[in-house]
Amino acid sequence: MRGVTVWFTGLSGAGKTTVAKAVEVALRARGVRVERLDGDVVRQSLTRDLGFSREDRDRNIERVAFVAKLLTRNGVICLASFISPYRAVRAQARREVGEFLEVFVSAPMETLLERDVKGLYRKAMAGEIPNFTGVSDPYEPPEHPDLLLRTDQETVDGCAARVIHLLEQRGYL
Ligand code: GGZ
Ligand code: DAT
Repeated sequence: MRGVTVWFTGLSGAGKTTVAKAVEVALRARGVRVERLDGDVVRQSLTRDLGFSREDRDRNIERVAFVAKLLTRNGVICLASFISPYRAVRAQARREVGEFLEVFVSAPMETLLERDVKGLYRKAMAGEIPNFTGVSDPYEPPEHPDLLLRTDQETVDGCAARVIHLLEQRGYL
């Protein structure tokens, strides 16, 4: 079994966690060894000392890439969902992990503001959260993602099916 890291990048609320969870369920049903790394969870443990400056975001991604590399080389399919707004450190993660697929999870700002599941955009727009990605901090979209998911146009199951199809196409399943 060849391991691989599927790296979900995109703004808060775009759907990275939701799609990664759906992919996890589908892979487990096939008996595949899978592990999920998620910004929210990792930031409460491995990277709880980090904030949201560029330097801290880059460190966050560097540590996660290290863990993803270990999982990947042991034949696990690792699903990593992090905003990871900077191209350079995403490219660094790709180089470190080796077997790496970048999935750009995208939805227009209008949709994100409508969803605002955690009320973070409302707070960020009111200036209550500094350096909030997409509002007061940059996001550099992937130029050549392995897959582009438009979560305002596709269902969760549809998105997950496209990730599974990508894994099949590239010979990981
Ligand atoms: C972006 C922030 C911020 C700021 C707190 N900017 O929707 P969420 O809540 O669950 O996902 C966001 C999460 C981002 O963590 P990541 O580890 O994915 O970020 S990065 O890859 O850039 O290191 C959001 C919450 O943390 N959050 N403050 N200022 N997101
Ligand atoms: P993120 O992990 O990118 O911060 P999330 O998965 O926590 O985002 O939240 C995404 C929200 O959008 C969640 O409430 C489900 C909803 N949603 C609607 N259609 C979706 C789709 N096709 N894919 C993913 N999420 C979708």
